[in-house]
Amino acid sequence: MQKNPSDIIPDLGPSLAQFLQEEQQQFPDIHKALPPILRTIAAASKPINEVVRKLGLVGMMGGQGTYNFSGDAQQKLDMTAHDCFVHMLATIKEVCAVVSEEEETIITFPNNYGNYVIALDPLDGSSNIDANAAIGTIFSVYQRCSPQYTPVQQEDVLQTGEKQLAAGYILYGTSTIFVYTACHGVHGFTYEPAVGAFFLTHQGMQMPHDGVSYAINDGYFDIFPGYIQRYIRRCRRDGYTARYMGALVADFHRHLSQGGIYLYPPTHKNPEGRLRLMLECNALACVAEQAGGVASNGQQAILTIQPQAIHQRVPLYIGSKNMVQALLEKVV
Ligand code: AHM
Ligand code: MG
Repeated sequence: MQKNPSDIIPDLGPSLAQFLQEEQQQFPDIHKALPPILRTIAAASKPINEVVRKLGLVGMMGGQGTYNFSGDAQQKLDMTAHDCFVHMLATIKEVCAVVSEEEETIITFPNNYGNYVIALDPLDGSSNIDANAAIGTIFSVYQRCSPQYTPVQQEDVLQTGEKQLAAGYILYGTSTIFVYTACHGVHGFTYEPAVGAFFLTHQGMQMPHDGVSYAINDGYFDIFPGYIQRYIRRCRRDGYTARYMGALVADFHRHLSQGGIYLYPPTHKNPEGRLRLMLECNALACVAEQAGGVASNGQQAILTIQPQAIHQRVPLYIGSKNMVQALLEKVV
């Protein structure tokens, strides 16, 4: 008996490619280069997703005995993801340079033709890899400031988060989801492995103004600043749930869907916090603000911080508007 297609795959919404094209037609201020760039980032995540789903079967568990510029031990999957994204982005004419958590300096592409720069954390939540827990990819898209056809400069990369043209993440969780903003709302697309494409499942995502949970590494409680300790005590007193996934992308996605706050404060060990402004914080801050949330380093909005270096770290407080604002009132 012949099978109905809907017995094999569910009714699918528009694909990412269709949606990007329609969005660009609807909002002409979206640069024409963004659909191909975002499609390429999504395409690069597919082989990563394949490896993630088979990890131990394909020998991809464990470290590879090297350290990145920030001093973190590099896992095999960190470098595979880095190589995959850089390789794929090098195949399109729109992109002239990439900066990545796994590479100290700017990676430039030889033709200088491209007008766009990509900032990447290819594999967020590295300590989750061997634990078979959620991990992600984080990305930002900027237009270069120096003229096309000339060598890429530091200033093309060291731009404030406000200058992002698009940003987002891929979460390799119970399903794999691609979430992005081109500064006209936040949309999520779930990967359908039988088809090999992302389809719209979360249109116009809005972060609830209040949440029920907070995410912080409680093991460092005693070395957090006093205002953080007071805020956490208040969360406990008011009955908030603690959830900490060990991957910023996973915590952030929970809060985008259900409300909540993620905190990575300064500590003695990491006086500037742990997370990288250009490679992790800016992209999620852009998504958060587009969805009605807030992202701050405790002193100013993340998106307004002028980066001094590619791997610069900042404290991060990000999530539901009312929860982040309640914390900022406590910062002294
Ligand atoms: P990574 O990109 O090297 O994985 O580092 C970032 C990660 C975040 O995803 C996560 O929230 C945090 O570091 C965990 O750090 P800690 O173990 O100090 O709590
Ligand atoms: Mg990371």
